[in-house]
Amino acid sequence: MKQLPLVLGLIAVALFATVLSVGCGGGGGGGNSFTVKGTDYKFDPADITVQSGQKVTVTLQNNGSVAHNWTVLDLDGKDVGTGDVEPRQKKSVEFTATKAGTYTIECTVPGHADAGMKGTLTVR
Ligand SMILES: [Cu+2]
Repeated sequence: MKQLPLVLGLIAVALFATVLSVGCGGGGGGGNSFTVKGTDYKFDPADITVQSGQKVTVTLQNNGSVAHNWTVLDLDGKDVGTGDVEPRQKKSVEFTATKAGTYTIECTVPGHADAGMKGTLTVR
């Protein structure tokens, strides 16, 4: 449970950095939080499973040496991601998936997905 304070801190960063934040009161709870470590060129974990209709927070901790992002492609019609995160930085994205299915996660920096920076978001 070490990651809870981390995630709460990151929500402040996310509010500043992303248009996808949905105005959470900062009290925590009410959703699922995941921390994904990004390295050159891998996500850990690569695969994440969430419930449809439930608010999810994903934080990308960039442990690599170049900028990375964590992006779900075509989730309910749009790409949803953290935006680029510089090395040793982290950024969060909040989203609520509405349709069950399997979605592709990628780092959209050119070449990174091909190098292995991809995964799967399963929505149940
Ligand atoms: Cu990358």
